[in-house]
Amino acid sequence: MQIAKRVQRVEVVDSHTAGEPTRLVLSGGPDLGNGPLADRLERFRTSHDYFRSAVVNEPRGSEVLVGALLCEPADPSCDAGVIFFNNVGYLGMCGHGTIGVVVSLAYLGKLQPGTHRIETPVGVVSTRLHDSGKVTVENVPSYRSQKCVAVNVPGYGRVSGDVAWGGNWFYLMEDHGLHLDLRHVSELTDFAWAVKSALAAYGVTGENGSEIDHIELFAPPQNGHSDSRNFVLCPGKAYDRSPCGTGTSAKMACMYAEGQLAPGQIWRQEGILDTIFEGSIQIENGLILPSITSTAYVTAESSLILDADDPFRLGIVP
Ligand code: PYC
Repeated sequence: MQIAKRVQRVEVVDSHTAGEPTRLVLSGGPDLGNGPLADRLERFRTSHDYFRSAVVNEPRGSEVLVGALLCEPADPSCDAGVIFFNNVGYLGMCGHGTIGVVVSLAYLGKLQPGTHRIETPVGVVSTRLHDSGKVTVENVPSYRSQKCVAVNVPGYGRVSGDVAWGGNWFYLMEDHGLHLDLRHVSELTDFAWAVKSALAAYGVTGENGSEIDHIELFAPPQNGHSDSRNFVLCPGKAYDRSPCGTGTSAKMACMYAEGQLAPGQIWRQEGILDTIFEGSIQIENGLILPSITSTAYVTAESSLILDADDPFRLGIVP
């Protein structure tokens, strides 16, 4: 006799952008209703957070995975709406994730080369899928909110960095004395985590008291084709395998504020895996509008099964 199982099926497409994975949820997610995506994100957070954990945490995912819930856009000029999430919470925007979403939708035949607007909780981003398969994302307006903010980091001493918005809040540091190399990931992670805790202890925030949940370290490039190398620590303590689209946007906003980057000038940001995001900025009505170009690859098309009898159907949460 076959026993009818109580299971929830979640259809997903997985991809990676410059090494950083994205899991696009096509169906099987919670009903978040209508209205602005920022409101739907709050409903997701307060009433359906179990779903975030089930999709990205172990045993179906890992701390590295960024989830992207496909939603009907509220703005009729948009082709899709997306809410990004990770192992500990939600992201405003996600550059690598948006590139992954566009490539995944194109893989499914839902998007053709051309321009596609995507609504996120922090604003609409315009994307261009090139014939080559590359994707350019015109990100939300980005800016530096504080320059040279110094804090004492227990065990490390005094550090200084800029605070900037690129769709998420970043603390950006040049002088850290560390090697931005895969072999040093655990030291880099410990340091960046200590910096994040120190910022919180000193009450250093983004605008409106927002938590600075991404720490971005810079060093000279190791690869002859880029302008700078970075290491980005994400909110759940995983490091970004890609050069980080929102982090590259924040970096370009800081450089523009310093007079080090001109509108239209190409900025090549190399990440910890040596992969590169190509960026530039435009200035419109005084706003810094960054764009980022890279490629993503689809890695899986599958159904997640949330079995009512599975003790870990909602993910393993520490
Ligand atoms: O590419 O913007 C990004 C991003 C944020 C967190 C991980 N990747």
